Amino acid sequence: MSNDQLEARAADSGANATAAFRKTREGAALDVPPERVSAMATEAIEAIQEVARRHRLTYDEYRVLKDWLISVGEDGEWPLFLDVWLEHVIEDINTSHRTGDKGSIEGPYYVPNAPEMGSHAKIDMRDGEKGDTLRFQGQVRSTDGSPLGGAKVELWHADADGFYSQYAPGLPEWNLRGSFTVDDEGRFQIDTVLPAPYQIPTDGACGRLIAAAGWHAWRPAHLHLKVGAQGHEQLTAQLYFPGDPHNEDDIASAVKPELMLDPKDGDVDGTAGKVVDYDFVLDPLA
Ligand code: MBD
Ligand code: FE
Repeated sequence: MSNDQLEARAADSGANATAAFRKTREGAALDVPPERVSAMATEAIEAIQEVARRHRLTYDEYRVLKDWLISVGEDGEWPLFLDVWLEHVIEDINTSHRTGDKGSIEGPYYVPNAPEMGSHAKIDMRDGEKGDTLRFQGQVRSTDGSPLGGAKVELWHADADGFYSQYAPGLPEWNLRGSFTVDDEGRFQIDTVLPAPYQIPTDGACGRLIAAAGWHAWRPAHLHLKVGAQGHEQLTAQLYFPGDPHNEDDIASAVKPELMLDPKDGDVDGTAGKVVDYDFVLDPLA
């Protein structure tokens, strides 16, 4: 493969994210009452009209906007745009009732059905995978404190260069993606590598908006997780690392203090690495 083919391009990761999302929608149907559709669509349209009026949008700017909106779809970046700038609000609304963990946004790069690894295992990675070893361990419990044996912990994260398998070229299919089943005491121990801070693609429509607005494209380094157990609400979460320069200005607004890890230097099967404990608490289904 040439260097060119190995280059990660926004249009490729966007097309993959769009196709993956579309697949989750196959056969999905939802009847939203017309009054509710009308109320939300009217208010959203009025909000845009109000911005145009307030800033006296010129015809030239209107055409730039039109052009840009068309390119968001062409670059496959609606999943990226929505997950970066809207999902955190939706997540907030829909987890506020929980007494257990509320978690954080899913983002555009989740893939279901990752290889099942058991309760204590090393995630799939390449030989010599870059980055410090990280041992991530903990327990899954219900809000009453009882351990949830058999719970499923799905973990996915970027590599040390900030790339996600199945969304950047040249990576093994399940690199740094795994599904773990906790033991009878609800415990798990997963060996992986530290993820790096992550810059959302800069060469697509979202990147052009970021550059034109003078923003930055960074998310702090993070682990993505989904934790599920029988009779409990599924938790979607991200976990972060202290000292990351972007914990305070995450472009996706998805950092919360309770999601901060506290890794310590430690021994991971004879090699020096980081070890961190983090427990998950799931709400019983109402
Ligand atoms: C990511 O890796 C991510 O987690 C989010 C929320 C948005 C874009 C890229
Ligand atoms: Fe991510």
